[in-house]
Amino acid sequence: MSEFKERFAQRAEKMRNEYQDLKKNHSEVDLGNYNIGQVLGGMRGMIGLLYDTSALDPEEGIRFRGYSIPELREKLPKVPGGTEPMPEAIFYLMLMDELPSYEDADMVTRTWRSRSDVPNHVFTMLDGLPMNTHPMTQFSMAVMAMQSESMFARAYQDGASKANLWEYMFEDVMTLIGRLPRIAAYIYRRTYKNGDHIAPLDNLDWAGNFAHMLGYDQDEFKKLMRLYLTIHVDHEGGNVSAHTTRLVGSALSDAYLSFSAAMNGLAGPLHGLANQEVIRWIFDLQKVIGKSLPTKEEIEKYIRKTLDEGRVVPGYGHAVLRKTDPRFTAQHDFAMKYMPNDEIVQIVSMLYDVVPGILNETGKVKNPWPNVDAHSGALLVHYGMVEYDFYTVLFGVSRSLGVLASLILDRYLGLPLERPKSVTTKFLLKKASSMQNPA
Ligand code: HAX
Repeated sequence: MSEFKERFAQRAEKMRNEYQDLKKNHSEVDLGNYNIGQVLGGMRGMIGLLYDTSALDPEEGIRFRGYSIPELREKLPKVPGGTEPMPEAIFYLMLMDELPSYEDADMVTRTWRSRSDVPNHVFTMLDGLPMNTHPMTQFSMAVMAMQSESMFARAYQDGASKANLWEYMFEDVMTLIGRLPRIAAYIYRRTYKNGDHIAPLDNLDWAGNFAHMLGYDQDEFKKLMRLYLTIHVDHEGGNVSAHTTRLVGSALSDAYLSFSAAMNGLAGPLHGLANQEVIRWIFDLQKVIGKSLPTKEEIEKYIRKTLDEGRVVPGYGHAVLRKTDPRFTAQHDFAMKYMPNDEIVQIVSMLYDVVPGILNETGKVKNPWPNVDAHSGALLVHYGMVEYDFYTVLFGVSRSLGVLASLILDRYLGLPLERPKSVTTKFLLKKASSMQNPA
C-alpha cells in the first residue's frame, strides 16, 4: 500500500467510528421538520446528506474542514516562492481532516504526477469529435472513456468485499485526478490552438503543470491557477456536482462514472457554466453599448434589459449563500494585486455596485450578491484566455478534488445507496387539505 493510502486508512478509521456510533446509537435524534414548499422547491434547506469535506454557512460562506478561504490562503503550504495555496494541499486537508505540511502536499503532487499518463484511446476519441463539441462535453466524454481502466469496477466484478472497495476507489481517484489537467489541456489546445499540444513537465506542481500545458507559462498565471483550483474544489454536499457524484457513486458506480455524471451537472448554466455565461454576457454588454468600458448608467440599463428579457444575471444569486461569496472576494483580492486597471475587472467591480440593488428591486431574488462565477472569467481574460466556452472545464478540474475526496470517504464509511422518498401531487393535496380541515 502506498504511503499516502496507508496514512489515509489510519486517519479515516476515527471518522468511521464516529459514523458508526451515530448510526447505531443516535439514529432517532430529531433534526426538525420540513414542509411542502421545500419538497416542491428543490429540497432547499432539508438536511439529507452527510458530507464532511466542506460546509457552507449562508452568511459566512464556505469552510473546508473548518477553515475559511482567507485562513487557507494563509495556512496551506505553497510551492517554493509561491504566494497561493497548492490545490494538492486542500485535497489533503479535505481527505485527511488535517492541515498538511509542504512535504505532505508534495507527496500528493508526486502521487498524481506518477499517474498522469493518459491512455492513447482517450486522445483518439477526443480527436474524433466535431470541433464544435462543447469543451465540457469533451471533458465528460474523456472521463467516461477512461472507465475501461477502473480498478474499482474490475475489483467489484472479481468479487471484492464491500469492506475493501474504498481501496480501489482510492486508486481510481488518484489516477483520475492525476490525468485531468492533461486531458483538460488537450481539449483546450485541440479546440482553440490548432491541436498544437504541449507536453507536461516533470518538475512542476499539479496546477503549475496545468498552466504550462494550457500554454500559459507566466508565473502570475500559475499563481492564478493555484488559487483558482483551490477555491473551486468543493461547496458542501448538496450542490449539483457534489450531490451527483455522491448519488451515482452510491450505486457503487466507479469514480469515472460518478465524476463524468457530475460534470454533466456542472455544465448547466445555473451551476458551473455560469462562469462562461458571465464573460459572454460582459462581452455582449461591451458590444451592445459600443465601448470597452461602459458607465454605471449604461451597465444598469443592460442589466434591466437582461431581466426584462426573462433571463438571469449570471454570476449573481445563490441557493444557499446570502452574502458575497468569499470565493468572489478572494479573486477580487487577486485582481486588485495584479491587474487593478484591467477594464473587465473594472466592469466586474461596477456590476458589484449596481446588480444587488436591481435584483433586490425584483422582490424575489433571495441573494442579490455575487457568487464565485462573477469574477473568475475576468482574471482569465486578463492573461489572454478569452475562450470562455472552456472556463467550466477549469472549474471541473478543481471540483474533482472535493467531490472525489468525498467519494473515497463514502466508500470507506460504506455509505448506503441513496434513495429518497418521492410523493405524488395528490398525496400533497390531501396533506394540505387535512391541515386546513383537521378531522
Ligand atoms: N438574476 C435574475 N433572477 C434571479 C437571479 C439572478 N441572478 N437569481 C435568482 N433569481 C430569481 C430566480 O430565477 C427565481 O425566479 P422565479 O421565482 O421567477 O423562478 C427567484 O429569483 C428566486 O430564486 P432564489 O430562491 O433567489 O434562487 P434559487 O435558489 O432558485 O437559484 C441560482 C439559485 C444560483 C440558480 C440563481 O440565483 C441564478 O440563476 N443565478 C444566476 C446563475 C448563476 O450565477 N449560477 C451560479 C451559481 C453558483 C454556482 O453554482 N456556481 O457553480
